[in-house]
Amino acid sequence: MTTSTHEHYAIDQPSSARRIMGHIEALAGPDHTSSVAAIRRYAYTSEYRRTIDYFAAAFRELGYDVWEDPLGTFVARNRPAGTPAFGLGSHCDSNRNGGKYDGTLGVVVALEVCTLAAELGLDLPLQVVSFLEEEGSGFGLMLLGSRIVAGDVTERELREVTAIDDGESLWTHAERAGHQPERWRECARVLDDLSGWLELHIEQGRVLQDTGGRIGLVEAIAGYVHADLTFTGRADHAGATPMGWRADAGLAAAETALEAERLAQRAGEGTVATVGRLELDPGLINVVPGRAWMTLDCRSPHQESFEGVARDLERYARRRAELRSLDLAWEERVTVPATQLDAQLVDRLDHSACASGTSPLRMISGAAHDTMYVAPRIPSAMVFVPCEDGISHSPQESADPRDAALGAEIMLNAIVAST
Ligand code: HGY
Ligand code: MN
Ligand code: MN
Repeated sequence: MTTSTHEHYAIDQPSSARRIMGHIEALAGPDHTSSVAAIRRYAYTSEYRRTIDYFAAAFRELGYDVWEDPLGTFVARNRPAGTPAFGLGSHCDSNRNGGKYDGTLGVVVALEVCTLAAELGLDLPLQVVSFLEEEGSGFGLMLLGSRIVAGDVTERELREVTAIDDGESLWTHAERAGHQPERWRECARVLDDLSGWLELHIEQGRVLQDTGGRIGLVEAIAGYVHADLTFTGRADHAGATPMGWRADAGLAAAETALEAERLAQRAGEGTVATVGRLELDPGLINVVPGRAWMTLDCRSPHQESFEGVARDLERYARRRAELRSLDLAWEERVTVPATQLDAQLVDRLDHSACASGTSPLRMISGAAHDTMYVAPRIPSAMVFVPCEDGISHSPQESADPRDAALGAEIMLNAIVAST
């Protein structure tokens, strides 16, 4: 990556903030979500299609070529394929209980940076990417689009993973939406010829808010393991079955959830564990649960910490299942390693932030991001902006477009210095 000295480009931040908020509000409208209670949009749905088409129209207006990879990841580029460009973007699908900003703000700010470059007459080689299915809201697999681009999937997985809504395969949904899943190996080309990568995202925590910071620079992203645990015992009459005779799947699940909390607390160093879903069958007030399904999300910036918690928890869960005469199926969905970001690019962002008159906070990201799959191939970094009270994965999510405009100025200058 070459360095170049240049004066600092100070943009009209209020004007950029207005443009950014205009896009955010437009993309929060009824055409862009399947739920009125939250922002809900994901791959191969009409609201997702309209969102991609919104960005495609905006980038075409800037004179960019736009296309989608064979599974649906969106790409906009102002240089011919095969020539270098600096990459920026995020994702515009949402959590099933999503807010206006998670992901979408990163793609909107990428559009703003491209718009600013054009307005300033900077002939920057740029490529914007909006990754498919970052949230896993359609098919239950987080970072799916960037995993496919990174080649970290198998065809079998793409043919077998099924949609949460209707149980149809991703492969079928992709074909129906006009994509070409059989060409999934070509998705790796999305990262070809990128000289660097930047993603702006809301922090989804409250460190920036609590420290009065406007800009965070991410140095590392926590790795995680996602797994499904299914305890199988025996459904019995809740009144007639003595306590000592039960094979109660629900109690083993409850014990395991509490053990996950204890193990994460013991591991410390930013290690977290979450049981986000726990379902009991038959789920009736007067029946001992014969089956319990729970999900595990365990993360840490330290690989050995989250992997250790998962390993210890599996051992614990198997012991509890044995003592309660239950079967346990422990199925791992995916493990994504903790990811270090590019120190030189972070320094460049730091320099740009100071020139923009703000002192950035260097941080670790507890949330996962598509950048985790870009970073092993391309020098990558992330810019965080605060979100109110750290609320995210919620319709209450809120962020200040002025912080995003500041982030756009910082990213623009860091890209100029990297090109
Ligand atoms: O859950 C995550 O880390 C991301 O927001 N999908
Ligand atoms: Mn996100
Ligand atoms: Mn998210």
